[in-house]
Amino acid sequence: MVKAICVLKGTGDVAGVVRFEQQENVVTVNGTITGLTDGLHGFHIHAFGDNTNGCISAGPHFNPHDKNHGAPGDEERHVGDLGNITSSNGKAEVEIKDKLILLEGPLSIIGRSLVVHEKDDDLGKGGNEESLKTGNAGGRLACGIIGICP
Ligand SMILES: [Cu+2]
Ligand SMILES: [Zn+2]
Repeated sequence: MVKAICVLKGTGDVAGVVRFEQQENVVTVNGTITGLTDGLHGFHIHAFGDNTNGCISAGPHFNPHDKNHGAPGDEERHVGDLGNITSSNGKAEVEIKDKLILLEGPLSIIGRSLVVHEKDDDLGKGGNEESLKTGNAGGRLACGIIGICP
């Protein structure tokens, strides 16, 4: 089994640890993120593992197939589109199973960034141009580089 880990940090109070495990072609994403306002927050893999200028250096959503932004279950989505996580009482428990992200091969997400956003991701249904790029999820509250773990 291939495993990866990401420690999320930002300029504010948002922090967390997220683990990835690949079995067959399904990746399970598990973790806890604290410090978020209650409600939905966009949650994506962004293209670059670059943190030189904070989370902004992570670049756009990881999109190797040149598609529009969408929901995790959509045919039309970025590989990095993991939808939203939900925070309540300052804590978001993440448990996602995804069939598009991979931890090995040329399209591996290892070495890229995981980003949690200020606002909810409209999943490409917002009816404007930005919705098809970012889901209008707003600022980047925390991010981390996805790395190999034992
Ligand atoms: Cu994002
Ligand atoms: Zn996207």
